[in-house]
Amino acid sequence: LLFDHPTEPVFMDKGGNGTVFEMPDSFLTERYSRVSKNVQTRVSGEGKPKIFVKDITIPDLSFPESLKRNQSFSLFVKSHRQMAGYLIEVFTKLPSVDDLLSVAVYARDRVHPVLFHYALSVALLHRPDTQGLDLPSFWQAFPGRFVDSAVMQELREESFVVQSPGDRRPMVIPTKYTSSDLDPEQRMWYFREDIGVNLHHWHWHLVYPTETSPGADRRIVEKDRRGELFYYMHQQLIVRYNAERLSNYMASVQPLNNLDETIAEGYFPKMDSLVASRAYPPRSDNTRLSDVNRPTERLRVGIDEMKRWRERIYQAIHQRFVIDTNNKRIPLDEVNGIDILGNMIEANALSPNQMLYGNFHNMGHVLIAFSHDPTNKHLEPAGVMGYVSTSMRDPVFYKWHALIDDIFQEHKKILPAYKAEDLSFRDIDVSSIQVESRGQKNRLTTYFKESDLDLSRGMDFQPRGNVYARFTHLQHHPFQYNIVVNNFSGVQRYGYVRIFMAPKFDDTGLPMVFANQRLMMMELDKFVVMLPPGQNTFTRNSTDSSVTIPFERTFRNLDSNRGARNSPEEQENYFCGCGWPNHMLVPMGRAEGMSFDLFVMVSNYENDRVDQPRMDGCSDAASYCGIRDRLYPDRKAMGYPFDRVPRATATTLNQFLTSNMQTVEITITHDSTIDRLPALTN
Ligand code: CUO
Repeated sequence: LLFDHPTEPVFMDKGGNGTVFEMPDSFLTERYSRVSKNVQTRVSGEGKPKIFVKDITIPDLSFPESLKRNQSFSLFVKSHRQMAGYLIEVFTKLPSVDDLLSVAVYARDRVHPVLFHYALSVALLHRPDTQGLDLPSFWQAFPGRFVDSAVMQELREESFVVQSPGDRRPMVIPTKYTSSDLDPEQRMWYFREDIGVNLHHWHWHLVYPTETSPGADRRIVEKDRRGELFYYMHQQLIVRYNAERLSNYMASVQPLNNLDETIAEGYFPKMDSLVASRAYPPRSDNTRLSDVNRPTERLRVGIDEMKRWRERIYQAIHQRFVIDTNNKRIPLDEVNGIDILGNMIEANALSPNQMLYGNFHNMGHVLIAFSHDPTNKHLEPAGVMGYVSTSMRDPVFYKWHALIDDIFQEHKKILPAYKAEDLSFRDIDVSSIQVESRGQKNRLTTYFKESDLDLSRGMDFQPRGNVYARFTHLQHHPFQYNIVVNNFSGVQRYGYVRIFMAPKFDDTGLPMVFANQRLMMMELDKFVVMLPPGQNTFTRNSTDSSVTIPFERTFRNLDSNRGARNSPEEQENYFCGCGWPNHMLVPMGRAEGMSFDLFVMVSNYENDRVDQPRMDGCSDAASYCGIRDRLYPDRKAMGYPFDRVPRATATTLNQFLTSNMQTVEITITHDSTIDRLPALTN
C-alpha cells in the first residue's frame, strides 16, 4: 500500500477499502497533523482494516529529504544516487520488518515520491526478511511516465463521470502521438515508446543500482559480472533497435561520436511526470550539447571533461590495463576485462578509478537530458534521457548507447579470435533446425495488438477504482524451435543450446558481411538439454525464452478485482519484473517478408555450467537480467560466440560454423491488420 497513490499523504484511504495506517502523531508532517484524524475517521469506519505502525526513533533522513518533493529525481544525477543510496542503507539496516514499516511510513510524505519508491523497492529486493513480497510495478505507481498526458486527463474525467469502476471505458493511448510522418524517427514509435520496453529498462537498473552509501551492504552493487551485464544488456538493446530500423527500411543508428555536433533528432515526449505536474521538457531538432552547470543539483560536467575521460578509457583499452586509485595496474584480460570496463564506463561504485576515468556514460545522459537548460536558467528539470524509466523513448538514447557500445567493442576487437576448440563440441552435431509457427515452417508473423492496462494505483484522485488505458503494441504469433542433435560419443552429454538471430541482408539489400552481421546477432534463447547417445530431437517454445518474461508479468496487474492476485505468477517477487517483454522477442519484419539467419549452437555444458544452489522461481529471464542472488548462469562471455572478432578465415556466417552449429533462413512477415479489443460500447 505504501506504493499506491504516491503523491497522496500516507494517512489517506489505501487500497480503496478504508485501510489506513494507524501511526504515531509525530510521524505526520506538520502540514497534515491537523487534518489527518478527520480524514482517518471519515474513510476508516468500524471494522475497516487498519495497519498499526510502531513508534520508533526515526533515523536522520535530512539528506534524502533535501531533494524537494516537487523537483525531479534522476538516477543519472550523482547527488540523487547518493540520496537513494543513503535511504536504501537506512531501509536495509533496520532490524525488523516492523521498524522498516515505521520508517517507510514516516519517509513517504517527506521524501521525493520516486526516490522513495526506488529506495524502498531496492531495499525490499535485498532484505532477507522481505523476499517473496508482491510489489506493484513502477508503471502502476507512476503511469504518467509511460503514457500520453492527454490520456491521463481523460482518465481523470472518466473516473469522475462514471462512478462505478466496472462501467468505465478504457482510454485509448494513441499510436504515433509524439511526432508526425515528417519525422523519419517516428517509424520507431512502437519500440521506443513501448511500455514493456521502458519497464524492462527501469527494472534492470532497479536490480543493478550504481551505488549505495559507504556503510551499506556492498552486495547491492557488487553483483556477479554486473559491469559485463551493463555492456551486454545495452548492446542487445542496440542490436534489437537496429533490427527494427532495418524492418522499417532505415539504416542502423549512428553513434553520437562527435559531442560538438548538433543532435539532429529532437524529441517531444508529451508526458507529465505526475509528481510535480510538470511536463517532461522536450529537445528541439539540432540541439547542441553544452557544459552543464546546475549548482542546486550539484551537477557539473563539461564536454572537454567527457572527451578527456573517453581518451583515458580508450588508452586503458589499448594498453590492456586500467590504473586504480592506488596507482596499481589491473589487467583488462579476456575474462574480467569487459566487466571492469562496464563498471568503469557506466560508471558505478565498482569503477576502479572514477577520478581518472570519470563518469562517462551517466554524464552523457546528463548532458543530453539538460541540453535544453544546461545552467538551470529556465528552472527546467531533466528531459526523458535523465530517467531510466523514460530514456528509451528518445531517439538519442540509441545514438548515445551506440557510442558506449563502440567503446566496449574496441576492447572486444583486441581479444584473440575464438579458436576451433573454443567453439566446437566433439562428437556433437546439430543436424537440423526448423522454426514452426501455426503450421508454417520457418515463417513468422508479427502484427499490432491492443491491450488494456489498469492505471488506478497511480492515479491520485477520487473516486477510486479501476481506470484503464488501452495501448497498441507489437506482437507475434508464438513459435517453436525443432532441433535435431546427434551425439556420436556413445555416452550421455549435456548441451547448452544458444539461439541467436540476425538480419540476412543489409540496408542496401546486399547479403550482410559477417563482420557486421555478428554485431547484429540478437539473443533469442539459451537452455540446457540432455543428450543421450544417438539422435535427439528437441522442441522449445518461444514463450519459454531465457531473454523474455511473459506479457502478464511485464504488466502484472495486482488488482484483486481482476483475479490473478494469488496465482503463483503473482506471488513471485519483484526481480521477476526484469526481462525483455515477450511481445518484442522478434523484430517487426516487413510486409513483403524479411529474411533473417537463425543460428543455433550446442556447446558443452560441462564447460559452461556454473555450480550454485538451485535457482528460485524467478530465473527465466537470466540472459539480460541475471539471477537474483546468484552467479550469471553461464561461464562463457556474454554474447558468446559472437562477442569477438571471428578468425580471419570466417568471412561468412557459414564459414564460422563448426558441426555443433547450424543456421536456417527464416522470414518474418508483418501483417498490418491490428488485433483490436472489442469496440467500446458505453
Ligand atoms: Cu540503461 Cu544508459 O544505462 O540507460
